[in-house]
Amino acid sequence: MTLKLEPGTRLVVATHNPGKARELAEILEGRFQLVAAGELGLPEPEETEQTFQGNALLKARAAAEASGLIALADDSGLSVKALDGAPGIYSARWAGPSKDFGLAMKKVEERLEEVGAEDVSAWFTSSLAVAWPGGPAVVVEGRVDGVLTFPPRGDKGFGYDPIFIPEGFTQTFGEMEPAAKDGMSHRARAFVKLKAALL
Ligand code: ITT
Repeated sequence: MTLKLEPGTRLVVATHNPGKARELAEILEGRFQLVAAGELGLPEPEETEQTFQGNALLKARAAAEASGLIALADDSGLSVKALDGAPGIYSARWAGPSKDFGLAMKKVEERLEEVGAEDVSAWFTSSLAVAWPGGPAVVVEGRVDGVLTFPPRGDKGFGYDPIFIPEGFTQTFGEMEPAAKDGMSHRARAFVKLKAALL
């Protein structure tokens, strides 16, 4: 069976993170009719898998079953080389229940100091999953490499953007215009793969 996503299809975007929802809408460029998970009052499933792809699939499947619509989910995070890939799939959880990313970025800085790391290499990963209600699903992954900088700089992005400088640039994702980030981000790279698979 060939899976295809026709232009104009109604898609529920299974995220409760407004920064992500905005970027996904920008990256999809009006190709689909997007419905927000919040609009449908969809519950936030517990992320019980151990990989980005596993959690992206879990979120897309849960939203597709609950809404009866084709669902798109993103599971993503920041991985730091000197911290063996942490916070990784725990990126949102490092910000605590109040989703305080100032605190999460401070935690990254403190952990780097604790291990005496000189290497500040890091990468963002985004897994995008599309699930059909009662049917199949597709999952892809994109990554962008870079380095960390402290203190945080810029307020244009979300999450860990203010401490991440992508390879070949001097500005953090927090300082860049959204269109510049969308041109190279982990999420945009994952979408290129999704397009190849489904469009
Ligand atoms: P949903 O599960 O509802 O989509 P979430 O924020 O809990 O929202 P994740 O479990 O995928 O999503 O957590 C990923 C975290 O990693 C997210 O909260 C961000 O802080 C961070 N992150 C992911 N992509 C990012 C990006 O492009 N820029 C900055 N931080 C990012």
